[in-house]
Amino acid sequence: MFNCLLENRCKMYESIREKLDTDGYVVMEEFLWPEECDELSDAGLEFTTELPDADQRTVFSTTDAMNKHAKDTYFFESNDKIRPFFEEAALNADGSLKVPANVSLNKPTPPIGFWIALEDATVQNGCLWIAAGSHKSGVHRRMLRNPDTESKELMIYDKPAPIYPESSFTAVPVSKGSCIILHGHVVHKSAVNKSDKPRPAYTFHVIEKYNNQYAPENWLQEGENAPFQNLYTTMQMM
Ligand SMILES: O=C(O)CCC(=O)C(=O)O
Repeated sequence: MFNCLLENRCKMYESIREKLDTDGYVVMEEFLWPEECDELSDAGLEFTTELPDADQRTVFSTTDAMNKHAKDTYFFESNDKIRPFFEEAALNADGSLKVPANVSLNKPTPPIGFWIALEDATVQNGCLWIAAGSHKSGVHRRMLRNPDTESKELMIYDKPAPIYPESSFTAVPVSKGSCIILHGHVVHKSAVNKSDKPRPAYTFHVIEKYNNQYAPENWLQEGENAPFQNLYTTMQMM
């Protein structure tokens, strides 16, 4: 009985691994119970009551040449903090939100991403769009710490923004509680939510510490007093 369970589990891991290798992402339905999604959503909603003032809001853009957020330390210090940022289209010119905070917060990517839908994510409310297989051509662009420590630009890109044809992306709508596992190199995006339904998601990213060198030029680094948290600890990680 135990052997059989173990065998089934191994088969499941293998098929997840194969799909991740082929497409760069895997959808795992019913990853969380609806109650767990609600608990996470509530925690997120509570957080939206404590946003930075309008004149201090940071926009996240992977293509904006002005690259505003690279100019401050906001993200530099974010490895052990929750640092909200805003999609470009989410703010008016004066920094006020176009839609209430509880439906406009979001988050960014490294080696394996876990993206969990806390409500149904549809094409209308801004599900993920993924360029399946794009991870096979490696990293297309990196955001790095600026080696020029005199510069006011704390972070820089190593290349101009690539242009991807819309046809490379496939919408990946998922139901509440599903988890999309993302290969860290797979190109993905989400569109502006033009519906009247929020699209909360809980996302985190995991790197392998064992036998793996985390690049010292990556924009996000462990803080002196804030090491990256271990997801699990085994002998191999000691
Ligand atoms: O939720 C989104 O719209 C994008 C999130 C994302 O890029 C990620 O978690 O890797």
